[in-house]
Amino acid sequence: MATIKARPFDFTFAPENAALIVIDMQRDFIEPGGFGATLGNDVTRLQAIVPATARLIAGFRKAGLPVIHTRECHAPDLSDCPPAKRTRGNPSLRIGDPGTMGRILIAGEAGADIIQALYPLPGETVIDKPGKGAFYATPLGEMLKEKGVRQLVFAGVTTEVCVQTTMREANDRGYECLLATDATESYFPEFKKAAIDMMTAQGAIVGWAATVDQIVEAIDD
Ligand code: C5J
Repeated sequence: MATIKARPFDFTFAPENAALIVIDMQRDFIEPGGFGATLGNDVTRLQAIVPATARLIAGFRKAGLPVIHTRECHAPDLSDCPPAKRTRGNPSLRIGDPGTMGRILIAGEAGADIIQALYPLPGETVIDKPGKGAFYATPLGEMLKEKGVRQLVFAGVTTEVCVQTTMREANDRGYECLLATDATESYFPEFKKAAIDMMTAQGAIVGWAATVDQIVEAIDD
């Protein structure tokens, strides 16, 4: 057990029961020409968290703790992409349309893959998810139960969309959730701040927040 001076109050970290979930660090969100960029976003904001995210992943790997990666993507026939999702966004480049890195957000296409700098090691779990939350329509919940995980550390993009949705899903399922503030980012700085404020408010109503250094030091304790 280690104590992390987190927001909004100390987080009692039990690494032996913890896993890291790295949300959607995919080329489609982070590299020029991907889904995020086609929606008019500045992807350099997301690129800036790559070194801190790599340090967090390295800390978990060094301690032999589970590292789970997610990818937001859909089946090639789009059977898992509701029209209500597909018909929003950029009308000239929708999910499933051909982009510069293959079909946008489609499993198996180059753009849907995880960026090279954070690439999963052989044996690490990669969850493909059709929704914003990583529990919806995936085996994640069962897998965490099997591993006896009770605490989840979160990193990835974007803070207020897939990270926040997954943290809320996890919180409702009884996990203690800790967000690594410098290993998550949004295309909109004000949304990142608001998401962290909302989740940590009211006595950690969704969870806690701390920096990568704080979390890695606590793993090493
Ligand atoms: C979005 C995500 N923003 N991974 N996906 O569409 O946050």
